[in-house]
Amino acid sequence: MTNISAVREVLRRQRIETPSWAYGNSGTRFKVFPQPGVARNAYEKLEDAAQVHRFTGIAPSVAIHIPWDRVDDYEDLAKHARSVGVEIGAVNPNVFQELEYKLGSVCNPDPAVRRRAIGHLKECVEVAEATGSTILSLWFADGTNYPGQDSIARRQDCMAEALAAVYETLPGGMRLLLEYKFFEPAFYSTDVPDWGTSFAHCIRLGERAQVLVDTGHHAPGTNIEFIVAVLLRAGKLGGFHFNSRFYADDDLMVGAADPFQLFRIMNEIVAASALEADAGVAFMLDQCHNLEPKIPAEIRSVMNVQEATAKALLVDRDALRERQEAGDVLGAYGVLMDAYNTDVRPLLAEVRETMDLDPDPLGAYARSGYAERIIELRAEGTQAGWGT
Ligand code: PSV
Ligand code: MN
Repeated sequence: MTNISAVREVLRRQRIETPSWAYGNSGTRFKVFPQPGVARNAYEKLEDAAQVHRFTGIAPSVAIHIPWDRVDDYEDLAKHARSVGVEIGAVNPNVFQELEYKLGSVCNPDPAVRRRAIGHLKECVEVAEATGSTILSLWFADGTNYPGQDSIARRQDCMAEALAAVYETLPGGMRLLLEYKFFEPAFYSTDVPDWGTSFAHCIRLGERAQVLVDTGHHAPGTNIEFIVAVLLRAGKLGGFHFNSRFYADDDLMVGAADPFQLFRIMNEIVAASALEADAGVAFMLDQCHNLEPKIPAEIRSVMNVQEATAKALLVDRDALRERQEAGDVLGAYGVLMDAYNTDVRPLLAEVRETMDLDPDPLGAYARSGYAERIIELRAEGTQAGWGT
């Protein structure tokens, strides 16, 4: 039997990090569609993120991306975050938007470009220190488009060297997460394409290097919860970038394309007792809202993760184990599906009420007038977005 009051407690303590880039303008490679009221700088992005926390109560940190969120004084940025009720989360370097990086960053054939990329990664360690962040989150666009274009093995050597150089500079208590993605922007070979490659690099680096699983970075049909379970067993699951994909790396709202997959992932997390902060798994969103308004889209996404988590917490673990041990295929599947098919919205509304929150976060946000206020306040100036 599931203990409902324990489930409520765990749900109150859940933490989901939102990404600063979700609050800037974004689009496809064909067009960026600006939205009225969008944040103009890192400070305003934090204010928008604070609204997501204000109405959900479980999104108190914000990942930043450098240089998109470059400021003169990072301690001041962290102070601003605290003043609006959030804190700075993972720091994400960007080694994919400079001309020099056309043939890669840390794996570039030119040693001067590799040095520059490593320099930026180290700069981001300093940004993390200044903002009080404990996570350096790395993703590399490095790869090749044609067989023979470059040596796969040499590029792996360069990747290992760069990661070691950065790992060495991490202050105590800071972790390095290495994200993989199977293709894009490179089409033939990607230097960190899968969890195996990330895992191999992380094992060599040491305890504070872990794999980051972005749910959108897999080929269709990949059993992501299997990867999650394997990484958890090895103590190498550092965190998630949650989002949804239909075709490629779509960066749509998590739980939109496949809520059942999200449940299956959260089920592995709950089964391994890895939901709570001391398990060291960072639950982050990595999404872009090209069509839908950004702040409510983040609220909705946080709610989607919360719903999947609540369902995973409702799985009757004793009954499941019993059915599994009995070899009862249909019975075990039935236990899982009973939890998945539970409508957890009333439970979450109750949880919110005990947290002094409105049971309806989206409605409360709409009624707050924040959207109208920022449209008025931010009429002038240049909006933040990719590359700005
Ligand atoms: C790459 O597609 C990625 O998922 C990485 O996490 C980046 O940091 C993020 O998107 C934003 O570009
Ligand atoms: Mn990502």
